[in-house]
Amino acid sequence: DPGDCPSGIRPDQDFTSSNFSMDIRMPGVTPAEVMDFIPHANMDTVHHMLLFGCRKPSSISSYWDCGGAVGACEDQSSIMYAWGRNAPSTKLPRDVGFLVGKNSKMPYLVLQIHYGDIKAFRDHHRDCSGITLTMTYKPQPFIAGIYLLLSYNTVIPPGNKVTNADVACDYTSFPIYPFAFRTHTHHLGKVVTGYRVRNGEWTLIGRQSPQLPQAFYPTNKDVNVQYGDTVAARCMFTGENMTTATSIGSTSNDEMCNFYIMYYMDRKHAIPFMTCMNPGPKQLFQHIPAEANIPIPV
Ligand code: IYT
Ligand code: CU
Ligand code: CU
Repeated sequence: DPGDCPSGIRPDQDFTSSNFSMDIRMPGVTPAEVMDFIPHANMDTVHHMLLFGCRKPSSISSYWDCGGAVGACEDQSSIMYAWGRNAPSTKLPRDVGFLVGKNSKMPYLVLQIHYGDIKAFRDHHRDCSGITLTMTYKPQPFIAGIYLLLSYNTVIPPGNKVTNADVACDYTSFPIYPFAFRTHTHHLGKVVTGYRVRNGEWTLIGRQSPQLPQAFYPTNKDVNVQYGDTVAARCMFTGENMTTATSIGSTSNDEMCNFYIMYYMDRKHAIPFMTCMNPGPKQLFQHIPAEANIPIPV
């Protein structure tokens, strides 16, 4: 019975507060298929969870299978939260909130869970995994947003020890203050690194192995991004053990190169989502720090 899973909205203990909390849980789901994801020795039930803000979800059911062509959202979506096994979760800084609700650009919240080993469901128990969101009606001084850098045209030749996917964009908007980052590749990604480039100087935003839990990790230090800067990222892949070329695509036999920056910005500008898909100019990347090609041991 779906009613066995906690759900719904609860006011804050303090009745004078404008805060409240909301549970988003799987409504008693037993997955029928295992998603092919990054294998991990100690995963049992949930491999990872992602929370999306959507303009329109892919389904109006209380839950659906996102394994096939059906994703989380029908159109524009943005990751708001990511949880991976054994990964600490990053908190939003004080006075910062994601804009949600029916008058926002993200009227729907969709929780995506990829289950790990199906053996954990041999007892046919129903899963209620999920998250509780702490929410408020009170406008926060800063809004949170996501800047996604992605490569769409990388091809990883078989046998090559190193293939770099580079992405870079000039930043021409209001200042953003990155506080967390997330990397995403499939099996061949070794390290993903993101930078702010200002007057030729490369400053690290974050660097992580995409083979570790793909959660949001705190940024290196306080690096703001302002008009005139360049935002750049490199995914280092290896095609060493492959016999065929690997391209960008949605299956686990394809690859992806994503660097997500979670930032806050002044509420009066409120840009909740930005993307960069420019293959970086070769010239720029001649100056990328060497660490971007040093694999992180996992
Ligand atoms: C082709 C690709 O790189 N897809 C990524 C990034 C992506 C995320 C969102 C692309 C679009 C989006 O609306 I949100 I268009 C991708 O699918 N990344 C996966 C998740 O499915 C979000 C990941 O785990 O980062
Ligand atoms: Cu899925
Ligand atoms: Cu992917």
